[in-house]
Amino acid sequence: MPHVACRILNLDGIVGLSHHYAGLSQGNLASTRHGGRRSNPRAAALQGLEKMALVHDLGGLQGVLPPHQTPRLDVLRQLGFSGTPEHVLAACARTAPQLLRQVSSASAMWTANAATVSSSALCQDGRVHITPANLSTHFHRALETPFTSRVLQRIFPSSHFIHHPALPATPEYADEGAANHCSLQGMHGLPGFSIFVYGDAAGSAHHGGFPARQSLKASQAIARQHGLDPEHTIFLQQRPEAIAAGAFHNDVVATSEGHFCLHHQQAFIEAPEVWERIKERFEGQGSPLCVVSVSSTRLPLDTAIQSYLFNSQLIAPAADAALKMIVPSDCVEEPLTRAYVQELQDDPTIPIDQIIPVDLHQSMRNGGGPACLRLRVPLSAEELATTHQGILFTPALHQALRNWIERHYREQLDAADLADPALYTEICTALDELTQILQLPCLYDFQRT
Ligand code: SUG
Repeated sequence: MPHVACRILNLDGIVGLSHHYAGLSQGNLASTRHGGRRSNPRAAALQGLEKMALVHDLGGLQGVLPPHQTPRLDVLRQLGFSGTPEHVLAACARTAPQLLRQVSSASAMWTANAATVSSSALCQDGRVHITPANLSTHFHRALETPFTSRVLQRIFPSSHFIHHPALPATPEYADEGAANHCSLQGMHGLPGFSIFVYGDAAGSAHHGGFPARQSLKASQAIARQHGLDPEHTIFLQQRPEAIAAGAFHNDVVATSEGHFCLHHQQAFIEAPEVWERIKERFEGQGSPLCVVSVSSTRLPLDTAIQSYLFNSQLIAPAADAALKMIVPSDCVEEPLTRAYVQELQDDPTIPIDQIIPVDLHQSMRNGGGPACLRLRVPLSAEELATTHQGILFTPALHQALRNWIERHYREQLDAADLADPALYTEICTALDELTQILQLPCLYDFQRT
């Protein structure tokens, strides 16, 4: 297997202009709890942007993914609505209001679900492999796949990257992308492990009434597509009780970076023996692996899910450097998690030297914390050089995006506003300008006709 030093490019989704709370995700407690509330798309986009600036300032590599065009009039037309945009929106609002909320979801912002990406260091052909997620469990999310695939092909156009088709969108192959995939990396550039986490062997299982959103068959198919070395690939099952408690993706109960993994004791069925075996294999190749399992007595599962501690984003400013942990501000507002993150920072055996709370309340109310908002793409220097440079974060891009958000985003949005034809026009105008900022011409369908 080739040894290539990789850095992580964090690709955050810019929050879409129709960000709202529709209570669409069964099993995602924050989503159902906040359904029907008034949203603030501008605040949501600025909160996401400030997290990107933070990662960049901490020494991380940061990039952006443009929002998808919403509302999806193409889908409404496919479902039988016809006429001008005004007619389509009015008829849908009148006869199928829930459908209008679904096709207007800005859920593509949670790019941890956009795709599964395998580092070239772990793929047998030495290339980066990318499979866009089919997100087949929820209708509003399944709509994302074709545009996600198009964007990723534009951003990674070179022969260093292999773009696979999404898996068939059926329960058997339900796939929610990197949110259920931990990619560990050995120290000193040593290869790591791909850990795929699934909710159910065959798909379609429910726990506590909530769906298991990743199937084992899907994870196995992706490992095959990517040509991952079986010696460095592991499949772990989520505990049903974690799904029933609201861990709709594994990144709600586990986070990892480099040779460090932090997870809740009730995250996986196979702990702790499997982790001991993974540790031995790391040590066998000359790298330590630090795995911390947080017990239920220390932090009850419900509290962990409520505070989103495990959806923290770990940033390595340089190879093998101590990690920075970006935590949702909810973690420091909750006494148990506040005490626990302080302990993490103070413990000399844990490779974290800084905890930074961020305000992501707008996204959090739909179940999206710091780690949900980014797709981790491990890249060598050569692969990064062939990446579309217009999406890479710089102070100038930060300023341009902030200015763009402040000029185009509304400060409040209710379900009733989704039928407003002015909103549709505002979104097209804003996205057209965004493609100039990001140097991605002819990206959206409305720019191609
Ligand atoms: O798929 N919420 C998203 C949140 C995704 C979070 N991602 C990760 N954990 N990686 C989901 O459940 C809610 C939309 C609404 O209810 O309006 C939503 O789609």
